[in-house]
Amino acid sequence: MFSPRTLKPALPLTATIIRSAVGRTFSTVKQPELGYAYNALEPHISADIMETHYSKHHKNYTNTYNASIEKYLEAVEAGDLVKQNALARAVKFNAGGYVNHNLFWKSLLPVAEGGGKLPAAESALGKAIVLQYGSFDKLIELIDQTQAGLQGAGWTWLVKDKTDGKLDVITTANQDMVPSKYSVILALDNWEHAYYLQYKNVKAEYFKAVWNVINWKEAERRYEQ
Ligand code: MN3
Repeated sequence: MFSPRTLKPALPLTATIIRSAVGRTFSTVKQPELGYAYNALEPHISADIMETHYSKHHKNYTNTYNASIEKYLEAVEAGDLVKQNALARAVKFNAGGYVNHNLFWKSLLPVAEGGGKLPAAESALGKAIVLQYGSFDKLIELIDQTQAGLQGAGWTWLVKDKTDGKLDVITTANQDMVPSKYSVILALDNWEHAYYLQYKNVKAEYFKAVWNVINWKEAERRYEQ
């Protein structure tokens, strides 16, 4: 456990430790429930993928974030800037992995529970999509092109600009979070671990299949917030 009293500060000559509240308390995060069974998204996303993705990858981001934030705060207390620099990267990466997957799990829904069912054309989100993109199909085509064009690991997002309320399709690299000027409507994991066990290198097939289990109800709820 984090205990400032037991630390031996490695104090750089040019730094002064300020005994502020910083680092004295911190909170850890818990992995939320998935909300459906591992096999509930089959045949579109296999149980094997869901189990590995949730119980290994996401769990690892969660645990590593918790360990890293504790070590980071120890490095802050100790005035160790080299450790802070290294740990800040681990905190950023794993915080992103934790938060992005929470948004992703809620962006999916079993077909039996309404997964894949598009928003009504007269809903606020439905109207915004048709106004900006012409049709649902055009938006889906744009998102699929965006996912296919993303190089390396990352995410594709349907977002709402908080200032003007407009929709946008953006990507982030690695586990980078969506910039705070946007709110997330849909999160789409484009990492290989999201599809490789089932779709191998044919990621376009995965992008097509995932629309069958997209949680548009959640997207509508987020859009109206
Ligand atoms: Mn993932």
